[in-house]
Amino acid sequence: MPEQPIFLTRPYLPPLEEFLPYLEEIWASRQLTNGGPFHQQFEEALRQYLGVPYVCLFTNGTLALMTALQALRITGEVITTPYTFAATTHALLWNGIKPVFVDIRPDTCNLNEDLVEAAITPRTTAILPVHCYGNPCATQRLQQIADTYGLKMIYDAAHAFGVSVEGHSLLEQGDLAVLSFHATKVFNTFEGGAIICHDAKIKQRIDYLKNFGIADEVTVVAPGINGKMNEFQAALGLLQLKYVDQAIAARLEIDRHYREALGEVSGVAFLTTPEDVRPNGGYFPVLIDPNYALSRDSLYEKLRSQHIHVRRYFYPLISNLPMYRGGISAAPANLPVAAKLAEQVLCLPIYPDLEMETVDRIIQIILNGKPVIVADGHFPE
Ligand code: T4K
Repeated sequence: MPEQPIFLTRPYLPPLEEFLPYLEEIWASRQLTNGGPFHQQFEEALRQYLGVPYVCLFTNGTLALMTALQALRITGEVITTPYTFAATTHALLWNGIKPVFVDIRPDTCNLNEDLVEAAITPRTTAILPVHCYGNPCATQRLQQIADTYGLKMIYDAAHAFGVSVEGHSLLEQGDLAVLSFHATKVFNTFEGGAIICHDAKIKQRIDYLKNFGIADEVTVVAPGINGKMNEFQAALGLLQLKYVDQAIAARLEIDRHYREALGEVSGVAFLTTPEDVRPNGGYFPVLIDPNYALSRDSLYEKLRSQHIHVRRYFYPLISNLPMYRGGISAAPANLPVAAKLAEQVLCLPIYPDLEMETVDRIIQIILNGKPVIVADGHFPE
């Protein structure tokens, strides 16, 4: 029998029998979407869970990002990171905004706050950093810069569900923070997302924008979009909240195990979590440098050949994609740290029900550090 693949991640799902009563309610009410009862309950429950002032639910994180930019009327140029998933910068292009790429810090993989000021021009209207892998950006310094230059701060917090700093949710930072509840994330609603905001008027505007700009039956106040979360997603979200702490704890157990076992391997480095940060174990990136026995790509191929689906998040850099190449500051020479990390990174499997036996198998392959034997000069798929 062919070996079962080990995926990078598997979505956490609650026991099916616990979800069925929610489905029965939806069947009985036939309220499938457009701000139904589960949407309302989940929005409030999530607000309380995250300890934030306002939550606006979305059908996915990308539409939430696009709407966040619209909500704050962002135009012109936005300073952002090249080391992210395509959705971050695509949301800018969909709004006719130019991304200005600024290099990242090697210790967090986040936008380097010390390089931001030099990239500000009269056309800059906002900064869009990413809390990459859930590691907090230098939020205080970035906010100071935004305040000094009158810029808006929107965090792409797609990876940061449940992360707190000194006991405060990281999502409190910025004018807006945008979450993803995609299947591959720490907390999923199949697909889903949210914008966290601090003021009732902005929440109102976002809620209009995600519903075509409709204020009431005869009033449309803006050219909005359809970004609404449906009742199935919201019902799952409500139920998932019961289990998310347990799911994060299981991820952090795996994180600890990887660190203990791989800590001494020459050429394999990790990102560290500051003492005051409560992480979420969403990703486990390792950085492979020339002191390791294999190149990053050889290790990638070796693990893949043993059906272990590791990923190179985030390679290639967004700024190297044809549609962004030639954009502002997109040249690799301007982004040396990001360019180097994109060549070094490998994300290892991590998800709540990943068995420790499997983690040990992955660790063993990395410890062995020998290339796969290939007959024809090509690594197996
Ligand atoms: N900003 C940032 C920084 C983001 O990382 C993302 C999304 C966004 C914004 C946008 O948020 P959303 O609009 O997605 O809510 C995945 C996800 O599709 C994407 O949500 C995520 N970031 C990105 C980092 O990863 P792919 O193309 O790499 O996913 P895929 O299908 O290859 O799946 C990865 C692994 O997960 C595989 O090993 C299989 C497993 N998997 C996947 C799915 C979809 C499952 O086991 N079950 C599933 O249902 O992009």
